[in-house]
Amino acid sequence: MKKTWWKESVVYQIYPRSFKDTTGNGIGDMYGIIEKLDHIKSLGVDVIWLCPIYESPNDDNGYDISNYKKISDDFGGHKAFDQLLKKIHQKGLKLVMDLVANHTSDEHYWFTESKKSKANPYRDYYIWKDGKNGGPPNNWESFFNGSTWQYDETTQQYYLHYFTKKQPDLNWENPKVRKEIFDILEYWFEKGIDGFRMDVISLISKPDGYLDTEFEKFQDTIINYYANGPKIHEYLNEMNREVLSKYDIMTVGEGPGIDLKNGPLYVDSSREELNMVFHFDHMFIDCGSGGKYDPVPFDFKTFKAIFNEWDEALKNKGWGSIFLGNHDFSRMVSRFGNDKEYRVASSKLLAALLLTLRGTVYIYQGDEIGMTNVAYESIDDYNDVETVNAWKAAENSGQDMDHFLTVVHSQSRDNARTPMQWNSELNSGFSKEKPWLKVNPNYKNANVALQENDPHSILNFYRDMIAFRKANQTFVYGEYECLDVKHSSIYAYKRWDDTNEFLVIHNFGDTPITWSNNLNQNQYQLLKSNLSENRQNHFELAPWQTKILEVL
Ligand code: TEU
Repeated sequence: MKKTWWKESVVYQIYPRSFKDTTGNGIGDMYGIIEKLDHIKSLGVDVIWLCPIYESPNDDNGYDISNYKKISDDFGGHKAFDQLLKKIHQKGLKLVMDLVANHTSDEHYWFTESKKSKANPYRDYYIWKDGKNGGPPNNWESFFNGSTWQYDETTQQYYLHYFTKKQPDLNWENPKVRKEIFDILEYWFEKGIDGFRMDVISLISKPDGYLDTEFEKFQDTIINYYANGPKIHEYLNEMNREVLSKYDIMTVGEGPGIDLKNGPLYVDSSREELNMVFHFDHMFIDCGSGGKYDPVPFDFKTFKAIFNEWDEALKNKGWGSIFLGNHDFSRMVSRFGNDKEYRVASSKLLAALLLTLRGTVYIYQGDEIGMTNVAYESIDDYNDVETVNAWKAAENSGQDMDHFLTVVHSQSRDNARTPMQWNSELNSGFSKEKPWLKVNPNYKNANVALQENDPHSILNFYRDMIAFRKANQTFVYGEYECLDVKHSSIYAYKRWDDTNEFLVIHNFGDTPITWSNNLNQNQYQLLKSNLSENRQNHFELAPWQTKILEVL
């Protein structure tokens, strides 16, 4: 296994709108990130990944870009960006940006030209098609509800949009489009950034014959029709050859539909495409038959199996990404932990899980202080386009809306987007003015200032665990084997290499448990635990306790 900096890195993901506002517009900005760089550095992380900060009409909060080479003034524009990049590097950190190349904003110049006429030089930058039987070309549904097709009066054709109608999909078949995207990558690499997270990269190659394909079940569609199109690997290989291979950078491709079968193809280093991918096998674990807004309780054994299978699939080729949350999902402690009586212990347990698995670790802002889901009283308090559209669809289909509000409470992407909780002051120290999204009312119990000097805080546990991982490369590169895979509340595994062997045991439950799996506790020494009280017996675990043992 070849060693590289990005395999050893711990990445900290920032959702800039919600991180820190210094200008008083209620929206986080880059001066705010600069102000908080000491906090980030103090965690011991290596890389910062910034969600999109480019010019955007914000139909999908920056995932609809109207100018890829312009930093949004909301975030401080280029001046702030240049300062931020410089300061990040001065602190020995690296910067990864977000590339949204499956689609642009409908306000991007390419699209405003494209829609002018069928003969416009930019027409083929997008996917235009005649309607059928007085309606759209086919019955495909967008990720955010409704048709993937939007009719445009000027040329009387429809354009394709997998997301909102303000996010038209680019036509990657067109070599000019690929050239434009490669040019954007180069522009940012020349500015000195250290990598890209690539948004829905699994969707850029449109399926063969897709325009004439009708489907019945939406849940099958993403995987069977939209993702991993026939030319995806050709495009990524070309991107690697033309740009990526020329720089010492990291790449992580995001994508619905990336599964155990095709995932390795994206990251097998001999294929020269991407370094890593984010798959969603564990993130969509609670989707019921109606998708994300029809949740079912998650199955713990399946959860473990997903980590086991992915480790196995990538261990000899490619490299994994380890994450439990991001700006698109509910808070990790609310999903996989217990955010009520065991918020602190279970937040720490999840941190210990992230930081002892093989792969590059991604930490989402706020998880380092155990931020939880929010439950706004009214749909009017929600901002996220996915949530708002799901609400409208539920209303139209006659669902019980009181019940649906509880679903929103557990599933909305806004759970992860509430302002960062810095202190117990006004607006959690995020902004002096009204924040763009309401602060989670629990901020007085969970914030950075409160945890800063408490040796037992979640925040200090993160610092400690990151340092621990850095001091023991076995956790980065070492072998992994899950023990007792069928256990219903214990997740235990071995990590080892030629010099060390560790045993990690997590109790994912509200009750104490003794788990020995026929191992002899005298052969182990306790190195770390997320609780200050530790029983003599290494195999006795309190609720939500993690123990990291070394084999003597
Ligand atoms: O997300 C892609 C994606 O798969 C999401 O649509 C996901 O299914 C959903 O958010 C789960 O609730 C990326 C970005 O991370 C997301 O913020 C964007 O809205 C989306 O692409 C479109 O750019």
